[in-house]
Amino acid sequence: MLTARKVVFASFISAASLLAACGNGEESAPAESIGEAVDYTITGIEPGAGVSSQAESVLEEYENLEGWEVEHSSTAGMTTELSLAIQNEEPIIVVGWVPHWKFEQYDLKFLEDPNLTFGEEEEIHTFAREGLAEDIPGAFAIIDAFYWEPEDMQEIILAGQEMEYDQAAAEWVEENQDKVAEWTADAEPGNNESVRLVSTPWDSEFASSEVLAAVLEQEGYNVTITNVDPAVMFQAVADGDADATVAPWLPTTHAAFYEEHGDDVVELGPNMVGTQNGLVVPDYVDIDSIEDLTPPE
Ligand code: PBE
Repeated sequence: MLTARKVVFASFISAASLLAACGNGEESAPAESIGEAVDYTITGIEPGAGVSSQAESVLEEYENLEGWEVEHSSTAGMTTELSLAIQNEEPIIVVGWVPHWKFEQYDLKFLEDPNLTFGEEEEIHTFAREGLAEDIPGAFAIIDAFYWEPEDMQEIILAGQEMEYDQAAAEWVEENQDKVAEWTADAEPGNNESVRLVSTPWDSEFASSEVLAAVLEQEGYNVTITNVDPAVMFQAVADGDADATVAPWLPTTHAAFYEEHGDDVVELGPNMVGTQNGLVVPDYVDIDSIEDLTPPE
């Protein structure tokens, strides 16, 4: 998969340098024609994602986006559209976030969001079900202590493009036993108790849940991971159908679900800071801000 993407990227570079070599100074499209070229459509992802509701709010909160729409599809659909657009050096505006491999693969930028509809910096938080601390204190202590950096996650996301995420996570855990030791220091070892993690189906969360699962298993727990929509994830922890999650993005992305279920879960704080959502374009798209987009005539 990665190889195919690299080929696409390489042909994009050669097309761009060919233009430069011709020296015809190919004018970049003015902001008005970008809207027309993308049919006043933002390429979105799964409708259940928090970032999808944020993109809908963007349409409401920016007057210049009157007449625009978000086309929800899937993350794989979005990245396919993105790679095709880049291959043809055409404008495209996608719903995006970091950490994600697309920023490693392509030259992309976030459009400025002066209304902060996508929030500023987001964090990823840990929640446990009521009673987990008493029922499985050792596992609770590890889950509570789990904290890492976007660069760690990105490393696993990139490895996850070449192998299964459980393998990528197992390798990371083996190579980062110093970090892992900080999470396990105060935890009594398990005796094969089962720990049910619930998560969401995006690369960033495949990475975090598989790492936490690998650490818990190393310490003697028996872990399952269930991937569901963010709404179901919050519900599962609130109802005690899952033991914990390390996948909620806050304060903005999953704010609606947090408002609904925040009182019924045990909050263990951020496990990562410095993530971000927004509208993303290839570098060659000649605008900097959501406000630069124009409505249909
Ligand atoms: N995401 C990735 C998810 C959370 C993780 C930003 C696409 C969302 O919007 O719900």
